[in-house]
Amino acid sequence: MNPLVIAHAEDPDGLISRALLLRALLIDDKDMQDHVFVRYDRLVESFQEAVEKSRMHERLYVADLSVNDRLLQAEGDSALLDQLVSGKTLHWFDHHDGTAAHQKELTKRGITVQYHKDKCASLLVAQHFLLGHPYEKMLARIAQASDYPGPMHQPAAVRLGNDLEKIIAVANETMDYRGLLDLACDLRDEKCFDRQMQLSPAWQEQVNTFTRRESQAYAELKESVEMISQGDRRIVFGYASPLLSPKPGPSYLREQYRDIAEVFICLFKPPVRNHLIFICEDSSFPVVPFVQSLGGGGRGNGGGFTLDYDVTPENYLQIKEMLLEKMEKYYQK
Ligand SMILES: [Mn+2]
Repeated sequence: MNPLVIAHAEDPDGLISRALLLRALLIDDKDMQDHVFVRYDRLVESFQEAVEKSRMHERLYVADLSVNDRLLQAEGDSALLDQLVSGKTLHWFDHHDGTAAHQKELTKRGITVQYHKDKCASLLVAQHFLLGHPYEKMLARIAQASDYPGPMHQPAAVRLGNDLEKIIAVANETMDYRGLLDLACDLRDEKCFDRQMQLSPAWQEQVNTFTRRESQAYAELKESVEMISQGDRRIVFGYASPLLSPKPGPSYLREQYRDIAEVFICLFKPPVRNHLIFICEDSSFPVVPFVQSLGGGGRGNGGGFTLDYDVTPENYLQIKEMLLEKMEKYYQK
């Protein structure tokens, strides 16, 4: 019986930690029943799926996922994590603050936690399983370069991380988990890039698809922009393609319109359900408390919040008005 692998679906570290787990656990086939791909805007659904799939597994592995309160709070009889771990062994590899904050609660539930604040999940998996093959070390370096950007990384690792990010964005645009499993298995089988660190033609084609669609996505975002005045504050709204999630969409709005507005609200088209608000550095708008009031979080000049439904052309106006009304209340405070 293969173990169940539950890992982050949205970035290179998530995919590479999955590929390394497959190698370490000697999973050499490709079966969707052994995998859960987790998006942060569907965290609870993803763990419900994990509970369902775990009935067929005894060993569970989680990688590159931050623990949050919703996973620990009881819904119905018991918390999702308790349902997941019951009667199983569960290893959790992660480097997010939320996991550190809840490490004791995880351990109390019988979960083995491998956490390090400066090491990506892929590196933690490689170290735990003593993966020493040069290829495995290279995979971990790509993930580390992607999660902890800086001048110290090998340029080829940085470049491949950027390419993987684009491939992953194209797959997530349609929640194509089969495509992500293909990618993880090709990474496992050393079929994604060659010894010169060049992507295989098939995966390069996915990068090209991203590049073609990206400029289209920016054009559409620009087209959608609306400016709204509230008191003496100006707010820009934009409606972005999932391809520009999470940060490229709101970053673009702030860069383009910073001279004429101070708050930038980027709502995303389906399937993305996490939406972002950025402010100019000199704005007094309390963006972090505001997104917290919507159940989200952030730091510095930006934050996000998740809706449990899609933002569509039909409800866009209504959501925009709901946000404006809530913002107005904030001004009065
Ligand atoms: Mn990570």
